[in-house]
Amino acid sequence: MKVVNLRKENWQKDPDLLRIKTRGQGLESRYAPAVLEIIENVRQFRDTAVFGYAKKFDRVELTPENVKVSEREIEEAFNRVPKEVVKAIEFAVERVRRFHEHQKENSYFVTEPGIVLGQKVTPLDSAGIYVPGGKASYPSSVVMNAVPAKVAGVEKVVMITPAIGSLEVNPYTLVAAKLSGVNEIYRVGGAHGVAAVAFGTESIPKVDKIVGPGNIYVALAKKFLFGTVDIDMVAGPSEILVIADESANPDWVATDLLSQAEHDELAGAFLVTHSDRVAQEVVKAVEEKLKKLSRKEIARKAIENFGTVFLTEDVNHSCDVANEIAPEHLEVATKEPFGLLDRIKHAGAIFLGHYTCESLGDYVLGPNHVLPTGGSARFFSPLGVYDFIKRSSVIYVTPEGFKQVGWAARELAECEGLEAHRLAVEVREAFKIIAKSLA
Ligand code: HSO
Ligand code: ZN
Repeated sequence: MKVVNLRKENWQKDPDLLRIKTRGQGLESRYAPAVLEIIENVRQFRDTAVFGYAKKFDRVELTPENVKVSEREIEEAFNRVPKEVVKAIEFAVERVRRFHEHQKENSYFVTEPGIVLGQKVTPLDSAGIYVPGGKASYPSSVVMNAVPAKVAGVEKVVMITPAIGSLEVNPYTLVAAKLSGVNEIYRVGGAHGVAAVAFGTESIPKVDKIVGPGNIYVALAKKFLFGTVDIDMVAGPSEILVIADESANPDWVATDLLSQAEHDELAGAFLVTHSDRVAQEVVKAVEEKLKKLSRKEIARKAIENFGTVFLTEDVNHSCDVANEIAPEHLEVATKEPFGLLDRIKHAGAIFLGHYTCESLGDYVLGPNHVLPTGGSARFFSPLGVYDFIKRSSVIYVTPEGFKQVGWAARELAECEGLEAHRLAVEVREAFKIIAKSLA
């Protein structure tokens, strides 16, 4: 891991810090033309285009009859997944559901004489969940995406996930989908799968919103289709930042850093500490542990690409550095982590204390593991129930209320030169009464 000293003036301008802050930028232009072409073809040629791309990219023959995963396949998946894993998924679903219940939003109404104003909350009718294929097909991500949608009250939750090389879909993903309340599953993925659920095809339904992580093609397709459908944030590679003081256990910190690094060659693993000793020991432990990891190729590349230790003046300075990077996951491995909560502003999820490792949060604690990456924690929140609802204003006026507000609306309509607006006020009986009383 590269060690970078931020004990200096203008530390915010340090080139290593800036490189981390801008990582992930500039990838898009390279892939955009290919993705736009796929989207346009799916829009025009629907199933024909989708099945053509599935054959070309995923080497699989899809038809209108086989694209939807059958109930029988889902039942068979339950026979193939070990009982303990089914139990663990059930446990996770229940905890995630319970946590997300608190995010439900109520409609509200306020009244004044002759006027009722309110906001009505409605779940989306449908949502599409993208689940990557291959090795990154994580049942935990199915849970994290589907459960908030169901808690919000979305009736039709559609999962799409690519079948690659054969029609088979990962049985763990199917079990997680069933236990999380997913209603329909289609074995399509990639930019063409995203476009299919954005427009709808002859055999794949259109949805109102698409959520879930995917590769750069999927991420770009979501971005380009925003407006045709709603999307969640556009996810980039995962990242962890650990703030550590003298009380941190270097071995534990090193393992936690590697738990993100093993996700992806572009994953970020950052340590921010004012303790030179902790810094040295973590660097050593990361090297040692890397050698033994089953995913050492991926993790090593990630550590070589972005693995960095930042040396700071004190723990407050460490919080400021964390805010600059705005990491997806922030672990606060210090003696009094709660005391720092006020100073921490930008992070997708904040894990407090030595026992609160990110993996617990990735799987079972309850808060969502779909989090803003690449510094977007400055303005995005974790995926939640609020992502699957929308609000409508509700407005009611009686003649009595009309008398209170009509004059001002009339005045503003006149000033904006919108005659029909003014007349809409003036034609109403109640206005005539005010006008008379003013005369
Ligand atoms: N840490 C990942 C989520 C995940 N971890 C899924 C294990 N499985 C992104 O937040
Ligand atoms: Zn993870």
